[in-house]
Amino acid sequence: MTCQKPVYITTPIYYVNDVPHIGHAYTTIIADTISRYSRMIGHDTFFLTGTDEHGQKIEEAAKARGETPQAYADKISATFRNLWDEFEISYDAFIRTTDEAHIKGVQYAFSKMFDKGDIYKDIYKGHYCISCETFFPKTQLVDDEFCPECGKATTIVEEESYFFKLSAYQDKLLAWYNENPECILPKSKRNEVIRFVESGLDDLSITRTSFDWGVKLPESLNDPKHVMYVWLDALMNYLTALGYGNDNNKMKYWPARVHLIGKDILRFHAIYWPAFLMSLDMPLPKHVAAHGWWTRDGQKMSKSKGNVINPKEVADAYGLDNFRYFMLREVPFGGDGDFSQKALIDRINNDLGNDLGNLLNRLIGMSEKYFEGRIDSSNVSKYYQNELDEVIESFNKLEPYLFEMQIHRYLEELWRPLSVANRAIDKYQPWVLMKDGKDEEAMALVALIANILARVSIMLYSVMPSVTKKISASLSFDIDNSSWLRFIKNHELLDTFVISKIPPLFPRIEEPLLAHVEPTSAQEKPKEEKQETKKEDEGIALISIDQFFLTSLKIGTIVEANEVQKSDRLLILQVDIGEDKPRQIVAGIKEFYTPEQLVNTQVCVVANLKPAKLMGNHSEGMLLAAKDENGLHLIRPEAPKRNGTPIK
Ligand code: ME8
Repeated sequence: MTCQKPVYITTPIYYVNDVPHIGHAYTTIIADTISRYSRMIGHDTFFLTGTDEHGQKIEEAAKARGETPQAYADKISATFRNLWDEFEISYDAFIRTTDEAHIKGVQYAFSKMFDKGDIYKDIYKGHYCISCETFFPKTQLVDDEFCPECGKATTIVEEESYFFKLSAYQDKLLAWYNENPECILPKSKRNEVIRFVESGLDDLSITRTSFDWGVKLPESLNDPKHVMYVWLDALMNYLTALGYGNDNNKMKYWPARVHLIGKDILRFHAIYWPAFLMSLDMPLPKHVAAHGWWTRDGQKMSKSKGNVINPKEVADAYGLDNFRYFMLREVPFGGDGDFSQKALIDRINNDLGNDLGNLLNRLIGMSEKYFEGRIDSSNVSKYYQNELDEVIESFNKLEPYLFEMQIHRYLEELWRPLSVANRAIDKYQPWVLMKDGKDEEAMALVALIANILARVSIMLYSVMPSVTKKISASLSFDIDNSSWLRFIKNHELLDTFVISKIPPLFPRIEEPLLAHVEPTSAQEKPKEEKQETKKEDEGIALISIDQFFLTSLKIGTIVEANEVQKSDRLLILQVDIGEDKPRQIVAGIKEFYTPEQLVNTQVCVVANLKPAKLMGNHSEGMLLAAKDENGLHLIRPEAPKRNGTPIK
């Protein structure tokens, strides 16, 4: 064993207003990967995940289903936990914010911050987005009303509230960012946070009185009408899961090595959370690491858009380890990625099948044919020191990539030894060596390949835990701390060992396996296709299919139509395109249609246009129409279609 350093790794705790989708799975799989690796190298690792169950959003979701918030939270929390269990996520604790111990811990923290003088009572007046559970100053709203994060209408709240003196922590936060260049990963995100904090921090309203589903204030404050702001409650989970405010039995894990989050919740983790911790006199986390979005057709996934991908379906169809590899390899950490079966299949057939699986098959074939499966590494250095050196250079680069969350680069680098191995076979041709009677050299070559595969499987274990165990079983060694120490850290070679035959690990996939998951733009994209725009002779710009699919076109029904006062051209329409509420679209069609002619008719809507204001009216889309000398006509589906149906 190497040092038993305590390492604490967390995912966000997921809201129970939605069932898990691939976005949630992505964060959890990254955290699982880091945790598995950390354990393998001998660190005393604690991996926390869980569910966030309080707040107005959950209360409303439960009410809409006629359930109590607790019963509803129990049900959805279980779907998260069951999925992580099916995915063999190696979490050490699953916290729920409705746990008694968590509630006690949050109240304890509130009292501490209050006693320190960091909490005071006042009146909150402002805008609140229930969907994001976030207060926004007016300056940040879109068109004075809409949430800058999710675009939904905010509600105006005016109520008595306790405030946290966030403004008092502005300078200390800036000092933390400056003194710890890696506190926020990827580093580019740190600048965004710094700019935000430099622009000035308002004190934060941390209690609500207009609903009930939350943690009550400590009894000592004797103020029962308040419940805590859900983000204060939620962020505290990282401490309460370690026994904070209770038995403190796992506090040795604090501070966290990394809080893994999506970029949507960076502000809470990079500003509010360190400020709360400073107020509690607690050390700050080493990294807050924010990844990007998984999208469909360039759009954020959400239930209301009907574009959510179920991670279990994908894993069942393509294999859990393959799915894990794809997610971590496909997208640079911090960037967004569009999910497509085509991209997933390419990764499985090429990286996994061709580069890794075929190498193993070749090794099994050669070792069986020439040496009856018995391999001896003693002459590898004698003949192939250059290859060994090249491979060691790659392995030495790997670990920092992982801990700095550059997991795609980690995997990219890990594939270099595979190409060294594949190249060595082609270059030295063991069949020629055998024919020429150079058995010792051929044995050394086969042993080189086996050792490369063994090392790759150790370092790939945390990403593909089950496939790599199959590889190591075929090479008759175990993946654990001692093999990591011997073969990776100390660069030892495998002793004499037996290679046994196993079925191919990555059978080729010819067609998408999930018929009901619609093709996306990325799926239809031939990899080599250039993005550039060409001009045809007559001057029409040619675009690629990708460029075309950047436009989200949908069928909608006009449910309301009105004239815009003082405008000859404009009508204000409410168009149902299958979302929570109709979209308001201002269209220049008044000369051609009366409002009565439009209501209850279907139209084609450009659904991903940036919102605009036309004569002071908010507009979130555009209608397709054709205009010639006979006038303007709206483009409509030939037969009625469900609202929100994508137009392809
Ligand atoms: O924000 N792509 O919970 P949440 C990538 N309860 N990641 C995604 C994603 C997508 N399309 N959608 C969700 C909350 N995620 C709070 C957190 S923590 C103290 C409280 C992932 O259920 C991503 O990690 O909305 C994001 O940060 C998290 O799910 C949000 O989950």
